[in-house]
Amino acid sequence: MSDGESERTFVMVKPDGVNRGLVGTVISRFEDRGLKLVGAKFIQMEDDLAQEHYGEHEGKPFFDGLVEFITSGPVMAMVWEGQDATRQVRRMMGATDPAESAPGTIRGDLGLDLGRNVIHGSDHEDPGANEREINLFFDETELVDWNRADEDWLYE
Ligand code: IDP
Ligand code: MG
Repeated sequence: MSDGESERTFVMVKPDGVNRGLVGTVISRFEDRGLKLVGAKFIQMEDDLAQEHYGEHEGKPFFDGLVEFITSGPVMAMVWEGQDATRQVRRMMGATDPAESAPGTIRGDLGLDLGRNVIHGSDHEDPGANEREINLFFDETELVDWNRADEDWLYE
C-alpha cells in the first residue's frame, strides 16, 4: 500500500450500540471491509472527556443531553487504519440521522433515532479531527503497528 493514502481514524460504538449488543457487528463491518484495528478500549467516559470530545457542539440545544447520553454507559473506543479510512468509515456509518441514513450503512441498518445513532466516527470534512480524537482517547503506546495477513490482497 502506498503510505501516503493510509491513515488512522477514531471510531466509537456509543452506549446504545453497546447495550444493544452491536459491538461485534460494528467491528465485523470494518474488518470485512479490510480496515485494520490498531487500538481499542472499552470504557465509560467521564464528563470532562465527553465535554471535550463534543466541544464543537457546546451551546447547541442537544449538547447537555448528548454528554449525558455518551457518559451513561460504556463505549467501545477504537482506532481503525487503512486507505482513506476516515472518509470510508463515515460513508459506512451513514448520515447523522438514522432516519435519513441509506440502508446498507451502519446507522441506516441499525438505528432509527437521531439521538441514538449507534456510532461515532471522526469527521472527514474537519481536517485533523481524526488525529485529535485519537490523541484524546489513546496514548501512542496503546496503538499497535502491525500488518494484516491479507494486506497484499486488499491493496494493489
Ligand atoms: P456525527 O455524529 O454524524 O458527526 P454531529 O453533527 O457531529 O454528527 O453530531 C454529534 C452527535 O450529536 C450525533 O451523532 C448525534 O448523536 C447528536 N446530535 C446531533 N444533532 C442532534 C440533534 O439535533 N438532536 C439530538 N442529537 C443530535
Ligand atoms: Mg461529528
